[in-house]
Amino acid sequence: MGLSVTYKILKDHLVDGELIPGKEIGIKIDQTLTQDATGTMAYLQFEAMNIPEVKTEISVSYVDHNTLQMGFENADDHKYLQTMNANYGIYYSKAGNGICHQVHLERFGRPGATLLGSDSHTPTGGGIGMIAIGAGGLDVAVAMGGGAFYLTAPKVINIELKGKLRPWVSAKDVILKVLEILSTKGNVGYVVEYTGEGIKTLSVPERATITNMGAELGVTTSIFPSDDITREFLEAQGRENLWMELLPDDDAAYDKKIEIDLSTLEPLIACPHSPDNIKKIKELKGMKIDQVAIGSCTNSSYKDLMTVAAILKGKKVHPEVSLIVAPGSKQVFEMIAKNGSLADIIAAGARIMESACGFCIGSGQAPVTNGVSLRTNNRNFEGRSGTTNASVYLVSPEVAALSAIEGKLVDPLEIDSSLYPEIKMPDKFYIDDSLIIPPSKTKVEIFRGPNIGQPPYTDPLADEITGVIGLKTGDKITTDHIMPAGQRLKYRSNIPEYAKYVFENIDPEFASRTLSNKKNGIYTAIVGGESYGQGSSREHAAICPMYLGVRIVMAKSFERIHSGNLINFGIIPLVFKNKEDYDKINQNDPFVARDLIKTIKENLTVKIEIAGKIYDFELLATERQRKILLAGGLLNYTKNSMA
Ligand code: MIC
Ligand code: SF4
Repeated sequence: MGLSVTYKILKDHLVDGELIPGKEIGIKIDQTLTQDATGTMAYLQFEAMNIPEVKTEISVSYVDHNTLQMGFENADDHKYLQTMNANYGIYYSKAGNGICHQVHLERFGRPGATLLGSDSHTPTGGGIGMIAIGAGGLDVAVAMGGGAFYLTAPKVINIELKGKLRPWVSAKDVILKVLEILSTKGNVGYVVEYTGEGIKTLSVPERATITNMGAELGVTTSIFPSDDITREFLEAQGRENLWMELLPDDDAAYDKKIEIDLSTLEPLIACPHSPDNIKKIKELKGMKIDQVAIGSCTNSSYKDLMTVAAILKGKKVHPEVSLIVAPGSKQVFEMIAKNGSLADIIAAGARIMESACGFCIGSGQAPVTNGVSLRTNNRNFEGRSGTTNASVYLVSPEVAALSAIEGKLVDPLEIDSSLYPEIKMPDKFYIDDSLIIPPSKTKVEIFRGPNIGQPPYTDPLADEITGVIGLKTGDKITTDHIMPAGQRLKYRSNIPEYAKYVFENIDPEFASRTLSNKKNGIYTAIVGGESYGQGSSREHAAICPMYLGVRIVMAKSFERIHSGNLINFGIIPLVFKNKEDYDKINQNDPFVARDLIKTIKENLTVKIEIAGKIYDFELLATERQRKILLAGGLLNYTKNSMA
């Protein structure tokens, strides 16, 4: 059997283990990216490893999440990043340069490479034919130091695209269709690889929209082959020297196959509060809307914004709608400014935001009470927008722009197809990397403001843990539930402060109760349902609970990045052997976990006494991860193995 694109790249980068689906492998990481909300902690951890300089081909540190700077905290973090990066061989992309994934695609991504990013939407890079994976900041720090990244060798789902999208149907609708088919649950351990005649009709940024939101499937990553379209994109970015062709073998082995005929797709919408709650636009058309937000790493490319500008040209935003537009990068921003399209967007009445995550992470632009917000980003989890009772719907830029004018959800298929603005990809993008600061040749003093803490240390695993079930949740708990972003983002480098908001929107007393229990020697376990920890890669969803005294999470199933983060910070992720046991356990039940060291060393069934009864759990960890748990986390483990 021949190889898929996925397995070709993995084979080239394999440094540990056997490339057999389901087995743990270590791969060499060529490139890393971080963003400011996860990066500060990642770089503090990197410093703690005492490695003089990054060992990757390139490592880039982006500032795009916390750009509002309400107070000194974020500005301090950014100055820490810039000075720290200068000393350690890291490129620093200043605030204003754009969203990490968009900029990385434009300026650094290359076919055939591996990219590890401390952000769950790192798979955006799959649009240019690279294996791009999201992980916790500590994993990225280890990769920067030259350490391998460990993952389960994936199974590969092949999605064969046929035909061509009709006017008014776009790349966003392709990934919404895939989410309808595969849902956000049950895809852990897979990579999605796109092939077929249909991919030739999709530009690199359109492919990147699809791989970006592939994160919502819970897969390891998504990838497109590298072909002539990829070469043209790299040429237009002045980086054609980095192109290589990378196609699957004709007889490539895939574990699952799905066919999608692009010509039959119609405009889709993800309804509250999950990206896989998909309906056809026509089912909801006419729904009154209060806000439209266009931007984010999913849909803010040159083509997206040129399409939006063409739709808005000569029109006005509906009086009852607030339209927000945030270009994905300085490159996009500058190009639409220079060619006049930005003026069309402004004239229509849009509010122009900086090139950053902004509304997507709840950093401003919270919708009105009970409001309806149409957004082009990738996540519509409850409360993420900053307004808990708002209804956020995810759509394409086309649907967003048309609806902003009408004040209600518009089905574009009712509009004459000859009116669809066909935007051509530019032959040359406007290139100005002046906001990307290369590492310094001489040492600079690293700035540490009062908000910058120390990376938290954990103790080696205790043999016996006693405590209480501090919280019992339902299914699909996201890392936004565990560790809210939005207004709380500014505490990302201050763990004691940020930890006060753990589970804030589910149980506001959780943090204070858990911490005071810990002070009395009572540790906490959390009981969760299916897909516990989906969404963001933020390791704070592990660090802060750990700081409060959470030592165990028992769930029906976990998402990949979060369970890895739990282990990296010494929290034991346990899966119910019998799912019915979930119903028998209650919040506030006391528990005792005994014999943990032997159980974890020998990978035995974990037995925990809860309210006087013994329950069986499976530890979700590879051999290496069990060693990490015993050491009390990845930082201890890495230091021990370097010593
Ligand atoms: C997100 O989209 O949720 C974020 C904010 O980009 C996160 C990272 C973070 O929480 O800092 C992600 O996707 O990993
Ligand atoms: Fe930023 Fe939103 Fe993309 Fe996360 S999903 S990186 S918050 S734009």
